[in-house]
Parts: sequence; C-alpha cells; structure tokens
Amino acid sequence: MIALALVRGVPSTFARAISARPPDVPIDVARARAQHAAYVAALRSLGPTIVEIPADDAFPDCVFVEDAAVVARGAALIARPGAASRRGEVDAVAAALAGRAEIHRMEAPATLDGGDVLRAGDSIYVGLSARTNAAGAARLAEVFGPRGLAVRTVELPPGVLHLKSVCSPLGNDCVLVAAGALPASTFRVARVLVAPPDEARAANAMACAGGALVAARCPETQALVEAAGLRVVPVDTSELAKADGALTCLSILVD
Ligand code: CIR
Repeated sequence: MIALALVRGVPSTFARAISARPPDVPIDVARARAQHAAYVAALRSLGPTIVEIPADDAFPDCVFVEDAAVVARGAALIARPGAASRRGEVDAVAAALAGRAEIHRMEAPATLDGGDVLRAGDSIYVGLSARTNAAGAARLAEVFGPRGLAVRTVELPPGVLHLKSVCSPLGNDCVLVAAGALPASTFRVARVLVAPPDEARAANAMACAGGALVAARCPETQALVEAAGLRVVPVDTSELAKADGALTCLSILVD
C-alpha cells in the first residue's frame, strides 16, 4: 500500500529550468503552479498522504522531485543527478525521507536521475542515459539487490531524456510504453500496454494504488489504462512539460 507521496513546489525561477528545446512560448510560472496544484489534488484523490517539500529558488528544476531519490522496500537511495545544476536539490529530499526510509547515498563518478528508474514487481529497470551512468546503476543494485529487487539496465535511444520519458509502471505486472520506443522484450511483465504514436507523451502515467493520473487529451491511452482496471484521472501539466517534465517526475511514492 502506498502510504505517502512526496511532492515539491514550483520555484519562482522555474522559467529557467533545463529544457532540451526552448519552448516557443516561454514558461508561465503562475500557470505551472496552478497545474502543479491540480496534479497534487489529483494524486491526493488516489489515496496517499501528500507531503510537500517547499520549493527552493536556487534550483529551477526542483519541482521534478522524482529525480532526487529512489525509494523501495524501506530504503531510499539519494540520487546524484546527472545535471550538475540539479545536484543541490537532493538535500531537502533526503531530509524529508529521513525517518521514513533507510537513507543511502551515492558518490562521484556515479550519476543517476530517478526518472531513469522504473520498478515493476521484483525488478528495477534503469535506463542508461545522458543523466544516469553505469556506476549509478551499479549503486542502485548495491542498495536494492539485497532487498530482493533485481536491477536490469536498459540502453536508451539517443535523444530520450529518461527511461520513464517513454514508459511507466502500472502496478507490479504491467508497463505502459510509447509505441516503438523500446524493444518488446525490455520488460519481464505479464502485460505491456502501448500508447499510440500521437499520444506518446501519455506513456508516462502516474499509477498509485488502484488509479493512475494520465495526460489530458490522450483518450486512447486513457481508455487502455481504464481497460487494465485502473481508475483514470486526466491531468494537464503542459506548462511543466515545457521543461521536459511529465507525470511521474512530480512525485515520489513511499510505501
Ligand atoms: C531536467 O532536464 O532535468 C528537467 N528539466 C526535467 C526533468 C524531468 N524529470 C523526470 O521526468 N523524471
């Protein structure tokens, strides 16, 4: 059972967050904050208690809290994010997790972003990306291997920011993947759902308890997720997407 979800506020500096491609229309921080508040309300409606870490204006990307830690089976691995400008984000997240999980750290040269980590059942898949390196994946295995979780690496195609930019877990035995993004054999799960090409962004859904937040205006993916037995709550995070954020990156579930 998911007891708790950590989220983090949108800083006033959010318009300076990293973006692979500068948006045509600049980020509107007030709109991003309104969308974030709606996301948090939607997540709360799925059941977890929400703990909100205050935003820190020194870190424009801090709202993407998922990247700061990986939490499973009572342990939290505090990440060393691949982007140097994001490394200072992790201290507040570690402080919020202290007392809720056993804290583990990682050191240079290891790098890892939580967005590259997908857990399904007894497996943890980790994308090797521009943000997460082999030493980061090895540290993940060191911490979670003894907890009965097998760590499996996934090579990401160039241009994909994070593993979960193209897929996300829907419970323990089901993964949602963007059409054509990864080889069919990537995941050892009973069921793989495929988001159609014109809804690729919906491949990042935020599952929690018996429900899932799914990108707004993606009806086919919403129907697929519903047919898999999850209650779907559509959410619009288009302003956060201008800085390459999707749905999982806005929270950390602590079970
Ligand atoms: C970054 O480039 O690091 C942020 N602008 C976006 C991070 C999104 N994180 C995620 O999907 N887990």
